[in-house]
Amino acid sequence: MRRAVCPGSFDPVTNGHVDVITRAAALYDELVVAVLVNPGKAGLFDVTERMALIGDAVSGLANVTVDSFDGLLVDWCRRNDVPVIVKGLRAVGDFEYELQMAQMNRELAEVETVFMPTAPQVGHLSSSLVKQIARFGGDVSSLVPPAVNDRLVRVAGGRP
Ligand code: COD
Repeated sequence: MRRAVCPGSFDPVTNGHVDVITRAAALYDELVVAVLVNPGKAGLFDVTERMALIGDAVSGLANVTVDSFDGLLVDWCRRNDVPVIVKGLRAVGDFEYELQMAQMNRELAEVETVFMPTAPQVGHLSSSLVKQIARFGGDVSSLVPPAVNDRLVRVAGGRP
């Protein structure tokens, strides 16, 4: 059984995340999307809502489940017997940071990281940009799953 995890903050999940999750789900028997619980950083959405929004967005993918974690990702990987982390890469800036984390996670627990290049149509998407646009009343409906757009309209004041 090949198992992998797609970790992240997902505050909130975007079409960029969904693209990586969908493509990773096709490569592994089981894929867990794991949301970081970061007590030091309050997000726009709490972790329970982030998980629900991800669950809604990936409900068509039978081998994908959603979980949360705090502390080190590799400790979650050990506990759940998941040997592979899948990360999306958008630009050079992502790569420098992600390479360092991938090397450290391998040193800490022999967990491998697989990088998936972003699809060109979603390469410019990030949760923080989406939130910024929504806060200023911009239309993000083409950038996020429908349920996320609905919540952003209510919470951040985006356009319906
Ligand atoms: N296209 C492709 N990939 C994308 C896109 C896009 N448009 N948008 C985001 N992604 C990818 C990101 O590159 C990332 O791989 C993933 O989706 C999640 O993105 P975010 O922004 O929601 O989440 P991050 O980058 O804030 O998540 C960071 C982690 C929570 C994974 C990381 O900080 C972590 O593992 N923390 C736990 C503590 C730990 O173990 N630290 C590491 C020590 S070495």
